[in-house]
Amino acid sequence: MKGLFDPLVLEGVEMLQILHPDGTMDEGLRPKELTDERIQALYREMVFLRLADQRALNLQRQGRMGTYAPFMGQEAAQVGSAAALGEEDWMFPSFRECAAMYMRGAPMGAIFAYWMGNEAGQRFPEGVRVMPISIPVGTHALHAVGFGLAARIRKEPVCTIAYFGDGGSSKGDFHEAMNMAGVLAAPTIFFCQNNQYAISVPRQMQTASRTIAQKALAYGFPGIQVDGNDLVAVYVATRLARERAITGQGPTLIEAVTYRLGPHTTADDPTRYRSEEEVEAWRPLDPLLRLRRHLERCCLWDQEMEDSVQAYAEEKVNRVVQEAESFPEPAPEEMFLHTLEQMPGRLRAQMEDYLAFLKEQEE
Ligand SMILES: Cc1ncc(C[n+]2csc(CCOP(=O)(O)OP(=O)(O)O)c2C)c(N)n1
Repeated sequence: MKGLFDPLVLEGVEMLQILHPDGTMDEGLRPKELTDERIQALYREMVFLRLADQRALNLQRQGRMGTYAPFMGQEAAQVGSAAALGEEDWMFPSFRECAAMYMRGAPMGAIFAYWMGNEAGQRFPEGVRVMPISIPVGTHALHAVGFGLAARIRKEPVCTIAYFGDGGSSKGDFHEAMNMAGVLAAPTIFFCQNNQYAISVPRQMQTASRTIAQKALAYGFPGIQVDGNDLVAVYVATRLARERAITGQGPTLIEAVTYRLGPHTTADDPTRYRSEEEVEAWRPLDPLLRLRRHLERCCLWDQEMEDSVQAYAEEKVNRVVQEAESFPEPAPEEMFLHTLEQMPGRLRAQMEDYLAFLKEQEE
């Protein structure tokens, strides 16, 4: 497969791209299940997700949401990878993966409630195979490997996928997870969204490696560098990695090259570390624009369709905000309840002490 990292042709490695910035597609590389209808449906979700992301920013500015990490510009990387997973698979997200989580069935109202400070927003309905968001950078890569190995012992054909950024690839946890996954052939996908920055640290200051994908080589498994703003290429790469995982061929590292168009979080001012020209240079590569160009070329898009997609997105975002703002408040003991399967005596004593204190305050 074109794009798989080949250690023998260091200089010749190509980034996998199927849907080009002008909207043309290498039809020969398009998987047959990605029909026109499916692509239209994914476009619709991407429009909704972009609007939801913008609404989250606005809510934070209005004091109705806490610190939030926007994903604008990374929709294709998240939607394309999530769409390629199977029902059985488990997702281990970091803090910028609202789009991927939503695509896996996590309710957006709950995700918003979490960012509004309600931890209960991370307890997804039964059957939603999404782990809680990992705020610590990179630690969940280890969880994804461990979970995958446990599933294999139970003979469940499960693939796990850990999402992290270019910054996360410098963490010890990442390297430990990659090493162990390689040795034990864990059914895990390491999905790196290289969005060019870790807060203010640019990609070239993060690692001297030419690509992040090539790091897989040291651990004995393939790395794929893919155009992260190309929905189809991301889908294909993830599909391939998943196939490897569930057929016992082991892990894969995917580096999705993309760009964070917004701030790191609502607490960040990116003008302090990157120029407007740089951002402007990435705008024509916007994944939504690319997909729309493609649909337009194939006569699958017109203004009427766009209007109906926009109406769908607006109505849905309004509902999400309503759901999030009417999310039930968690009981105080909730903060003690979901850390360990069996609560140790010491933690129980703390919980009881705290509840007694609250009761005392009420009296
Ligand atoms: C262990 C740990 N160290 C530091 C932080 C603070 N922090 C939050 S996000 C971030 C940068 C992460 O960059 P990257 O992995 O590239 O992901 P991105 O934010 O670009 O999605 C840092 C250092 C943290 N959350 N966890």
